Amino acid sequence: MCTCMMKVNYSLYLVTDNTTAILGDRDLCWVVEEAVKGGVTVVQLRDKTSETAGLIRIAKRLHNITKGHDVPLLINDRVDVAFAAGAEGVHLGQDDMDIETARKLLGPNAIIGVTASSREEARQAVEGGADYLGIGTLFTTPTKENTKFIIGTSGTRDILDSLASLEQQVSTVCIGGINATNAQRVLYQSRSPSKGLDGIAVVSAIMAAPDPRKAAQDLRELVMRPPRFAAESDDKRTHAVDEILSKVPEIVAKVGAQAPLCHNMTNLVVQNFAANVALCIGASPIMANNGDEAEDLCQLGGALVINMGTVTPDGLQNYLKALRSYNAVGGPVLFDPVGAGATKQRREAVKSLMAGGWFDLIKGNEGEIKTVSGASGVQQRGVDSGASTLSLQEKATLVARTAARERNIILMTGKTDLISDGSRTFAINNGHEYLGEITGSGCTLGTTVAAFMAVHRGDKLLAAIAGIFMYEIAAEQAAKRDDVRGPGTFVPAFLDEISAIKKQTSNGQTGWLSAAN
Ligand code: 3NM
Repeated sequence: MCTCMMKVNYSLYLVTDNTTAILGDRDLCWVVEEAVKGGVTVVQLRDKTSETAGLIRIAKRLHNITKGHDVPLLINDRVDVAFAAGAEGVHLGQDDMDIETARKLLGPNAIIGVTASSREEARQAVEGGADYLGIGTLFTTPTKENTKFIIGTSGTRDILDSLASLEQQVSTVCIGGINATNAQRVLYQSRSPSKGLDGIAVVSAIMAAPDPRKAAQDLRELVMRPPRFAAESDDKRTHAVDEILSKVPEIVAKVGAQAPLCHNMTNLVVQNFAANVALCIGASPIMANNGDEAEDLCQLGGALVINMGTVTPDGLQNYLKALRSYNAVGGPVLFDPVGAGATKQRREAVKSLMAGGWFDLIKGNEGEIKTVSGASGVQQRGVDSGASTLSLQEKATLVARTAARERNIILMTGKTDLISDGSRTFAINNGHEYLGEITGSGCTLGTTVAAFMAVHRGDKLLAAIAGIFMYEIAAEQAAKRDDVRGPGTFVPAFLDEISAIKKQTSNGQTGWLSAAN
């Protein structure tokens, strides 16, 4: 048995797979060698089919490769194979040999990792002497079907949080459905206040990649670099309502002065109205539903709205491309999951989008936010997408919990709008019933909020609140006008009033804000 005295770097942990679906007709050792050259830091040989002698042969070949790069080799389940091949350790599932026996057989310096899906499994493994935990299953994955629990980033965070109270230190990786598009989001959203993950474990993202070395390089870079989307948060975020109100005019004026690009991937019904609202608040709208265009557009310092009001399978792929482009540069992205709970296709689209990247803000009505709160592949209890069943307090709790879980901002619109970043939750009572009688008022609020986030990135919750006040107070002012007799005459008056607020604010007149409620 090889002993491992070095501190193990768990940042990019590769689990092998020898099935044709993943490996194809390539040589396992070649793929692993390429992956290690690309930056994999731990290799686990996982092979559920080879007989013992064959498995030992493969383990020895792999060990020759990994040793040359100072990368530990661990064997899944098979303590005997680890011993015979001189590997650095084993990875044990919940139904495998107990840690104590494995430790006796392999020696005190062997690396022993254990799969954990719950706080209890994690505690037992740590107290039993595990060196690291493989936390999962994070997301459903075709690589390993029929896994016991899909725990999502919230389950992972819960386990990490529970480790803080234990005496022993343990390293952690998570596994299941991780790839280059979600690796940074997974690390970001899984971090508990007391502990973050030490790395990610992947199978198909490297083993099935046409160029495993490049795939490993890309993943390693993503894991080592702080996500751009989280880079600009301002630690001095204010909680006080008066202070928030005092900053609103400055942000409204910034939108007018900077004219941020507001990239809308929105539904067919509201394109024209959304572009008009964007112009009236002072933003520069572009309605571009082709995801490939996002690569250029995301460089222009603006924000993206993904509004899935008329989602199609092609549209979904376009949204995912654009989301990746904006996430890569840290451009704010607002998700409007229109009709999220209405059909299976929409529920699936919400899951794909939430798995495919990170949203700075998710905005929806009660049913949509309920669907979002049940997404992310997480099994939630008591979540449905039916008619309004929640009290205001329950809605506020749902909004705050979902925001804390996603580590983003959740805005639930309604007679009272509720907005939270997980630690700060506010209710806003502005607006007018005409907004509910015209099409696209929710969607264009999304356009407004996105543009506001583009210019005030240090505190996007504050930016969103400023946008909501501008929009909803403009609606109140429009509804009061003598020439407004109903929803038809309301629309042009509403655009006029938004534009008037922009002009007044840039001239230092902030009286309109006294209606904030
Ligand atoms: N163990 P991919 S999930 C090997 O939950 C394995 O313990 C899991 O494959 C667990 O990276 C899994 O291709 C498969 O999604 C992960």
